[in-house]
Amino acid sequence: MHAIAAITKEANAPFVIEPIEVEAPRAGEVLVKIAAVGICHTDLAFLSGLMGSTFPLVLGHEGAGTVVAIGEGVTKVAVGDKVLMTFNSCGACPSCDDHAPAYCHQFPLLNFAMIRADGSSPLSQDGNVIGGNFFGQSSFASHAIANQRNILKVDSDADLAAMAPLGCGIQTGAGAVMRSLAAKKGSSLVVIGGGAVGLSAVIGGVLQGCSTIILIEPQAERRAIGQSVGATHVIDPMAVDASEAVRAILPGGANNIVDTSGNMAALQSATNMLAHKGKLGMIAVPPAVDSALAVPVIPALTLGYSVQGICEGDSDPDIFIPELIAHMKAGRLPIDKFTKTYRFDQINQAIDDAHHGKCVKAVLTF
Ligand code: CXF
Ligand code: ZN
Repeated sequence: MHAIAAITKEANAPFVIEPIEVEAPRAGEVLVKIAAVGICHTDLAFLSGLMGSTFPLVLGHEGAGTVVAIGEGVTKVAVGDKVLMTFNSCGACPSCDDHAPAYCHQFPLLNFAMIRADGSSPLSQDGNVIGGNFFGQSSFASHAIANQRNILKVDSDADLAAMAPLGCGIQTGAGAVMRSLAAKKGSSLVVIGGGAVGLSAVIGGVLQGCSTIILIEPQAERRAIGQSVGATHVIDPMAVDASEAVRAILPGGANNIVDTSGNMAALQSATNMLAHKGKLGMIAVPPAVDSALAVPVIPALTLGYSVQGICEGDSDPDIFIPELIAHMKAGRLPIDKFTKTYRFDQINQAIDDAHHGKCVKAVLTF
């Protein structure tokens, strides 16, 4: 069928909105008419070529919309259902069997390879293949092919623009605190970086009942949003030494830290902020594929702290996203405080605004 997509033709090029062809859904696949799609930092990492992308391709991995066709064997959703899309997983490896699809053994192939497992792409333009199937969706488009495993049905009256970012950024940040680190009630939390993932981590800390929630973020507007969603303290790392400032608030160090900044110096400084038995979660895509953290061994073993890599907040989306929706409906997930909607054709503007601190989480709508 004909669709329109925001195509990335080469590394770091602006998106161009052009007609494409989308294949009919194959067995296990679902064709979704997109209503809204969030922009996540990982889209920009693939846009830059850092992650080894091949071009042209269609990015987008926080899609939400309505099912317009289903392939053979699809039972999870029906035509007309409203759905959210999330990351893809195989459903058959040890991690998927263990309800840990974020650590699916096929994760890179199913989410980053821009092709289906059989090597094909559902997208083309004038007979030329375009990379698709990004996070099992490529939803910077009017229509996307998703998979039964990476969609979930929502209520017919669901606000898709409000819920689209749950599919990646929000579940990643909130899940990091609620699932990956499982922060204990009354514990302390430090969040490094006040983008959408970091602010969601702050909200995750509130939902876990953390007593002290410190947000470290250089932009004043983002620090203010952090306070409005539940940070008890904020630190400007450009003005003070962040680890000393954390120690002034928490002399014994922090029980939980999540780094969402992608800044290696900030991540390294987190090793000086940990309490005994503290946990440091690494979420952000670093600046280079070989970026590495130095773990000072003696403090690590005397304090007994641990460092953990976190993907998608350890979410099992079929379980965790409905929990987040329930929190949202009850007013406990105030992501509207940092979400801004743009028309789909304003995609380049939205990214420019994010780069210039005018927007935290952009959601494109049709
Ligand atoms: C990604 C970040 C890089 C590793 C895989 C998951 N999360 C989504 O944007
Ligand atoms: Zn993402």
